[in-house]
Amino acid sequence: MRKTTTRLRLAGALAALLLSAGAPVAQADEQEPPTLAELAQRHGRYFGSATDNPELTDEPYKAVLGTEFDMITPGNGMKWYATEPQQGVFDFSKGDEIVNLARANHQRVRGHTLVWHSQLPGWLTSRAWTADELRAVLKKHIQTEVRHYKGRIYAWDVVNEAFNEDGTYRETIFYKTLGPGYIADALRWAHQADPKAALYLNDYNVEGIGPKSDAYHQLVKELKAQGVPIDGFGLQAHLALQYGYPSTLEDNLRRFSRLGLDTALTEVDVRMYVPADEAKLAMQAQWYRDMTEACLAVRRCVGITLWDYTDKYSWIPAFFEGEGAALPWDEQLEPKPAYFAIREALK
Ligand code: 9MR
Repeated sequence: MRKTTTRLRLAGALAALLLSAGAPVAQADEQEPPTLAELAQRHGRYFGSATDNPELTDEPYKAVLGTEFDMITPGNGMKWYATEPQQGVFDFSKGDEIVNLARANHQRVRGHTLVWHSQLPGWLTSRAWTADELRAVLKKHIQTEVRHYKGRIYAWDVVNEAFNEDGTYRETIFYKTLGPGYIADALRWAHQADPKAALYLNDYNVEGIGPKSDAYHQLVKELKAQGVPIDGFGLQAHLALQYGYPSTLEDNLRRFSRLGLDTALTEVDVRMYVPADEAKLAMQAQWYRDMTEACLAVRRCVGITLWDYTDKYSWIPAFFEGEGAALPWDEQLEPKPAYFAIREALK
């Protein structure tokens, strides 16, 4: 009581002093609009962005990355080609750079990704492996990486993009050599290495209910029944205006919640044919709003991550000819209608 009074008196005296000196007292602070992260936190959610090492020399870019978001995903720095460039030789420098930056900014990190058919090192893809050999290689890779980041990763995308569009298993090196059991093994190994990290399966084109998301639903049921550690399902949400909005997103999120899983939108972008125009940007804004509202409507949808936040560093133009403008900030780091739509949805 006494302490509080003293402190209040002190604060009052300080304010009076500053006022008399003509300094604006705390006003700048009060007028600062809340960030996406702060708005999301009011709903018990996070709002994140991916980032990539080469971009981290761009100071204006870094300023927004460091303030607007509370969850960071390395876009490439934790992938197998980056972390184990030679067999048994590990390099965590890229991932470390991003984890250290995130920690300095009081942000959490989603680890991406331990098992994926793409961006694998040459030593792994250029020879044949027996099942026993590959199992040992996979276990060592997962456990070395997860142990390295132990306690510093909120959630791991343990297996990425395991299914085809029709819901059959993708014929990856892991599936072909080890069979479907590689997924349960990967989850168990990751759990051993960091029991506190949330473990996710993650994929694209699984936002709506359909054969591919059905396959995950079925797999998760089986994994749960077998006692395999699985905590979440990541829906990448790489959407494109020309393909239509996945109107069953909310129902889909809900059915995974009912299996006892967290869900998250993990790599969100909404691409369009460029040049962008007012109508396309308005539709894009509506989709961002709808996705945000869908996540907020489902209790166990824990957060949303943009696949980087600015068109300046989007992966889209390099992968889809004639498409782009997919993110809520433009190439000049100016917020687009989508940014304001997300804010409104979070308010
Ligand atoms: O953003 C990543 C880009 O820089 C890489 O060139 C690309 C290579 O495939 O991977 C991108 O990220 C992918 C993510 O890891 C998994 N889901 C699809 C993303 C876009 O391709």
